[in-house]
Amino acid sequence: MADLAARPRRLRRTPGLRDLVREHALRPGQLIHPLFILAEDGLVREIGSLAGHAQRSVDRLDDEAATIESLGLRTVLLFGLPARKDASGSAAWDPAGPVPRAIDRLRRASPGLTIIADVCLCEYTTHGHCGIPSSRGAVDNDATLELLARAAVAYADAGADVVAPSAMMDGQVGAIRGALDAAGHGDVAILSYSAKYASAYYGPFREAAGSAPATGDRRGYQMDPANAREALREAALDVREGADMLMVKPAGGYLDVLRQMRDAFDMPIAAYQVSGEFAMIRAAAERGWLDERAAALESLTGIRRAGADLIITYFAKAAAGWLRDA
Ligand code: PB1
Repeated sequence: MADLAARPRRLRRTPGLRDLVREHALRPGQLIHPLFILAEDGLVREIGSLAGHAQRSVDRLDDEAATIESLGLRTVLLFGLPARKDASGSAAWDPAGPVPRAIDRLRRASPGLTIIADVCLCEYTTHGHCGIPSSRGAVDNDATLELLARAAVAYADAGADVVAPSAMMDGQVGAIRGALDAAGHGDVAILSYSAKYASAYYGPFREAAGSAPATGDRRGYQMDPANAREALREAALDVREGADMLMVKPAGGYLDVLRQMRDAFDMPIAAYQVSGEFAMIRAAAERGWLDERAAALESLTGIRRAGADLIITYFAKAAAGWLRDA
C-alpha cells in the first residue's frame, strides 16, 4: 500500500462514517410546499406540467393539509387563482378571494402550519403582468405598490404568518411593511423575493396559475440572469425596507448568488426551486434517464449547501417522504 499521510477515502469507507462526517443535511421542516388555490368550490384539478400538484378549492384543502403535516412539513406558500381577472388585479385584495379564504380554512384545519401568502398581481390581472401597466405600456412601479400593499393587508387580516412579495417592484417591501404596520399587523413577517430573475424556468407555474404575460415579458422588472452583484444590492434594499427573510429565485442556476447572499447577510435566506427545475427532473425521471429521488435530493442538498435556510420546492412532499424513509 502506498505510504500516504492523507487518505480522504478513509471517511467514505462505510455508510456510518459517511453519515458521521456529512456536512449538510435536509430537514422536512426547512421545505416549503406551494399550494394553488381555486376561487371556485368543490374542485381538485391536477396540473399536467407539475405532476403531483393540483389546483385546489378551499373546501378541498383539509386532506392536503393533513398529508403535509403528516410528512413533517410545517410551511405552505399560497398562490391564488381567482374566478375573474381585471386590469388592476383587484381579486388579489378581495377578502373573500381564494387566498384569504384558504388562510382561514388552513388556520382551522391545521393550526400548526405556518402560512405564507405570495403577494403579486400576475395571477389576478388580465394582462398577466406583476403590476399595472403605465400609459407607456411598462409596468407602473409606484402605482403597483399601493395595490400590493392592499393585497398583503388582506392576507394578514385573514391570518397569514408571512407575506411574500414576488412582483419585483422597487420599494415593494417598504410599502408593504408600512401598510401592515398601519393596519396593526406589525407581527406579520415579510419574506421578500429579493433576487428574482427573469428566468426561462417559470413555464409550468405560469400554466398552473394562468399567469403568463399576455404581451411582452418580465425583463423590465425581474433581474437579468447575468447579474449577481445586483442581487446583493436588491437584498440590501429589502433589508433596509424591513424584510425579515430574503430569497433567491430560481435556485439551481443561481447557487453562486445564493452563496454570496448567505455570506453577506445574517438573516434567514430562502431559495425557490421553481417549476421548471422540478419539471426537468420529473420529466427525465419519467423517461428513465434519471433516478428522481436521487436527483431531487441531490438538487435540494446543493441548494442547502449553497446557503439556503428555507427551500420552496415542488418536491417538498416527496422529499419529506424520502427523508423519513432514508
Ligand atoms: O415555480 C415557479 O415557476 C414560480 C413562478 C413565480 C411565482 N412566484 C412567478 C414567475 C413568473 O411568472 O414570472 C410568478 C411571479 N409573481
